[in-house]
Amino acid sequence: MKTTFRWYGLGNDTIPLSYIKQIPSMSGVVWALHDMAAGEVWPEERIAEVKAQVEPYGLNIDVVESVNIHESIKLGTPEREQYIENYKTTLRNLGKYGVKVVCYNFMPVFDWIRTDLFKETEDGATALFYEHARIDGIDPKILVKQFEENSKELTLPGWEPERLKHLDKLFDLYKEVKEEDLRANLKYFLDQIIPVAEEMGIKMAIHPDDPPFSVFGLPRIVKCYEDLQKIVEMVDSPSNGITLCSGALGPNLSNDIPKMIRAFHHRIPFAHIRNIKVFENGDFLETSHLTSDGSLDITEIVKAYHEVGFDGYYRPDHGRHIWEEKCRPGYGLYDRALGIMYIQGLWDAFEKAKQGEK
Ligand code: DNO
Repeated sequence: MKTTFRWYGLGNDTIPLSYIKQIPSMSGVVWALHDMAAGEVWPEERIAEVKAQVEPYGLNIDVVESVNIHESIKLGTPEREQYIENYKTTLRNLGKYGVKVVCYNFMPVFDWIRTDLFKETEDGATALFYEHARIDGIDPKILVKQFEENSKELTLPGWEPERLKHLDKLFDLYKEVKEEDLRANLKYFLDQIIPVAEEMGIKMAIHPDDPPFSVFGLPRIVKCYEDLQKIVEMVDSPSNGITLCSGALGPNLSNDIPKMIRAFHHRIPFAHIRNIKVFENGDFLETSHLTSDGSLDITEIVKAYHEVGFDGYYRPDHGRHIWEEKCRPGYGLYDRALGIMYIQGLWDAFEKAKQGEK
């Protein structure tokens, strides 16, 4: 499997490319044009610019996370036609510069949701945290206000000030949208874009809903085994794939991640590997990658990837903020680099054992 590292771009990330390259086994950055609004066409010059910045460090730009989906596509409104055309153009532009995987999500209104971005933990590190009591039954605008008061900037994707201005309208539009409608709108989108992805040698990889249950009453369609099954069946093509994110699916402890890896590996071009600790009341805290630190068995997860001969891309997903690092929530250098060494150590041990069996 190929090691990658999410990087937010020059001037937009605290971590230099030269540091990323020094992490053992590193092959490329997972990137995006973060200033492009959902639905805009990504211009070729901008893609070429990123390639020229990254490649001198011996890193590739094979994986993009994410090309975001305009709300009209998720809602199924008439403007979606134009936005689907724009999406196709972006895929063609990315394909021309060698991009192989495009991660995206189909979560209405918000991307991932947490209630604390820097929750203090027992050892003095801070980490991302989700607390049900602060979300359940609460008007999302109240949470937004609390975020604004407690953090200088809203750094979570999906919480951009521009989007938050239209919150009421968006919630109104989603009132009538049931899971079946959202699923039909995803199929409508995939039917049109997958042929373009195939033509350009790109694998689309849908990211699970994070967390994997309905939040603020919004519909969710990528939260469990059955949902993933329905998605891979929607369009039968290797270009219609999944970003299998252990941490996003993990808060529902009945989600059996190794089982998903074994069942869907042909359709997993991209893996996000991270651990979380799920408390009895369902709240969850992001921990180090170490199996014994959290509720997910990272050892079994890596074992499953090894068993199926996974040769796709993976990235260590979020890390904690340790050694006083000042960084984007979840995206520091140190804990993610430690995560990689743990994952690679497990992989090497499984590989050695397999060689021994021969
Ligand atoms: C959070 C990420 C998500 C992810 C998108 C994919 O750290 O995992 O923001 O990039 O959901 O579209």
